[in-house]
Amino acid sequence: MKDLISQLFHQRFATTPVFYASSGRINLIGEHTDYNGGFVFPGAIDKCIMAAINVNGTDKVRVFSADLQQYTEFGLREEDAPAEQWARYIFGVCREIIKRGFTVNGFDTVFAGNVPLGAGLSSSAALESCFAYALNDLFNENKIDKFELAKIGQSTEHNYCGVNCGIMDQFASVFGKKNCLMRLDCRSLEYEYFPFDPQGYKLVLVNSKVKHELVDSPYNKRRQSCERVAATLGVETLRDATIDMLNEKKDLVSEEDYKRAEYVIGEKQRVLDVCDALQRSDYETVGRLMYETHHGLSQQYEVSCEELDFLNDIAKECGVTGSRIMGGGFGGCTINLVKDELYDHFIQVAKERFNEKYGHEPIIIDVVISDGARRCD
Ligand code: GAF
Repeated sequence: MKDLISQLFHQRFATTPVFYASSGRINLIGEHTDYNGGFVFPGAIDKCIMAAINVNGTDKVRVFSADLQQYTEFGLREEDAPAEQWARYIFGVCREIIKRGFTVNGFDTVFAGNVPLGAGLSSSAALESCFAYALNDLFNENKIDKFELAKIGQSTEHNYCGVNCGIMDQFASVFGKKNCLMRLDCRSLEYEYFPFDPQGYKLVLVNSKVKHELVDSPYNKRRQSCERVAATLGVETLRDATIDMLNEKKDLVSEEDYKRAEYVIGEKQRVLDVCDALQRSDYETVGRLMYETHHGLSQQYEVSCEELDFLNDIAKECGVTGSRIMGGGFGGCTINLVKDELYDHFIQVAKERFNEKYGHEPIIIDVVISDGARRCD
């Protein structure tokens, strides 16, 4: 990828760029808990967005997307927002840096990526984090701390892309560390690295290829449900709610909001239980909790879809240790914790059965837990 964008950069801009990259992410457990002040347990992966960038001495950003083969340019004032959705991620990052009193001047860039789009692997957070990291290095002597870089990406989603997301994806992309998952407390922002190398197991994603699109999706509505319930219970976020508190006010919340909150309260505890189980190398418990999360996301939070439920059922039938829908939902991947000896069988059955039913094979993505945002000299 570096060679490709290097070549394209020289052809288009004829100067010498610096290279930066940031990663997509997986999340072992802790879904839709981040904007509820709960815990998440993600890790960065070996699929990334990479950009070649050089300062151009103007007040314009000139950008070429190698994957889309599209070029655009924009200024750095609020009214200069580009029309192209993909460019708004970069524009948003520039604006959020400027709004915080830091510097962004004109630059040229070519970028590309291998994070599958719409699969729930946070290609957009990888793009935001790549540029936030790069612009901090190029224009601000790295004075912006890493959490602020993650928040710059999150505010970009809120203010320029229409997704009222939590902090998990940008956190994972910025803070990712090779072979480690990270437990983040989204209320205090304390985090801890957990080495993750499950002996005798593989982590594999099965991408249904059902389009995952969070913009204008029911994602924002899920968040609103949670906020309504928190307000009814008199707590800031559902992090501070218990199932007893929810049951006490059951009559005051709609049936739908009740289900959403019940899921979030359960998921909050499941993350902690998975972390404990991992420390004992108790993968059976990790897997059981992953299935519980899937059930909750499907039946209570209602962010699954027929294809992902089908993949989850196949995993169960094949004896896969843990399986669940991953990410925001409404399509994308399942994440599966599979014993080495079952791996080939599971993949074969998942491909065949899915193909029989939906007319195409799912995409198998093996995952390597990797570093997050970085300069690539
Ligand atoms: C999406 C969001 F961007 C995250 O903040 C998080 O809420 C996730 O869905 C669900 O856990 O990836």
